[in-house]
Amino acid sequence: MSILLVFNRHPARFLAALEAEAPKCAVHVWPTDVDPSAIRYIVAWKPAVGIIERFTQTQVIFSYGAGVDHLLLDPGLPKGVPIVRLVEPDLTQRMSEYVLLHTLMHHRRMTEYLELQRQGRWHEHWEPVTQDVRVGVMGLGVLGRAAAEKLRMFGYRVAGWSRTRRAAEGVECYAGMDELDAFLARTEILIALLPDTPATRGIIDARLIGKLATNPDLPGPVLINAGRGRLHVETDVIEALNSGALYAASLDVFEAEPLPAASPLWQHPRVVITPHNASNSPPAGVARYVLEQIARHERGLPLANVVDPAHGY
Ligand code: NDP
Ligand code: OXD
Repeated sequence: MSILLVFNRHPARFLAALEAEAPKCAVHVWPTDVDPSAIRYIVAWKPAVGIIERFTQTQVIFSYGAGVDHLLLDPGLPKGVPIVRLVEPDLTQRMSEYVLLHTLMHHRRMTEYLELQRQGRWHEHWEPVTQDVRVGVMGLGVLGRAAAEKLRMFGYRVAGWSRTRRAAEGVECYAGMDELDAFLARTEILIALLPDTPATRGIIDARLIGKLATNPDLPGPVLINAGRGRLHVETDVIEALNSGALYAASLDVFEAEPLPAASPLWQHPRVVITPHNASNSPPAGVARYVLEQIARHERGLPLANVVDPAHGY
């Protein structure tokens, strides 16, 4: 069994993890002069366009992350070869941590307290009780459902929005464009955990932000985007923050990454920026996941978490 790793930088930790889990497996790292017809499986993260198509005997392409937009950008991706996305417990846990951390941060007005601290000022802000704060999660997939569950357990009033109808205990579920406005009208803290697809790109724009609700005990709505940068229109988010249409934001993902030094988001007092690390893929967990899926595939069993190219996720 031959596996090829095609990453945008050397995947040293993942290579070590794969070799530890499967010492007999032949693992090659791109660039390599291995005979292309020997490769059966590819694990990729942001591969340059045109590499994957050279390996014509590939049976499965694995995304090193939950998102697959980085793969689907390549027009030469072989048709009919399944793409498997990452579903891994530690990745899910970390994303829930990020969502809870940043929801609490804005609900408890921490960006304002940090500013007061810098000024050496002692001043108390009014903060709503958790049970009165309405959080809405866009994307009720693996990560969105887990985050919604943690928020609910913490006491927030939680809703979720997805493409198809979903059900989650204690979560008000909305589906499709027809129900988007109703979802937004009851959402004070908006969490974006959607994939980047033609249907979701630019969905968080000035119009959408204008439809969010404001908690009476907070200065305005909050945006937390840990999905993909292309979900939000950056100029609209900046304008909304400046006008007060948005009170605050936590952004882990951006239209251009790294976020350019000139972006006003860096300096905005109500914005928390993280470098696309809301949830990093754990090398050992990914190695086990990939090897388990390969073992299933080689026994003739169906692969799990296969991407639907028609929907782009
Ligand atoms: P899933 O595929 O499990 O879930 C995607 C969710 O988005 C589903 O609920 C789906 O609806 C919904 N959705 C997709 N398209 C639409 C649409 N047009 N309208 C409404 N809802 C839509 O993905 P995950 O939960 O595993 O991951 C979500 C995203 O998080 C990834 O694609 C990735 O971009 C991002 N991510 C970011 C990380 C970071 O560190 N910042 C780390 C990991 C992931 P339905 O349920 O009906 O299918
Ligand atoms: C992912 C990511 O998609 O880290 O897993 O962005």
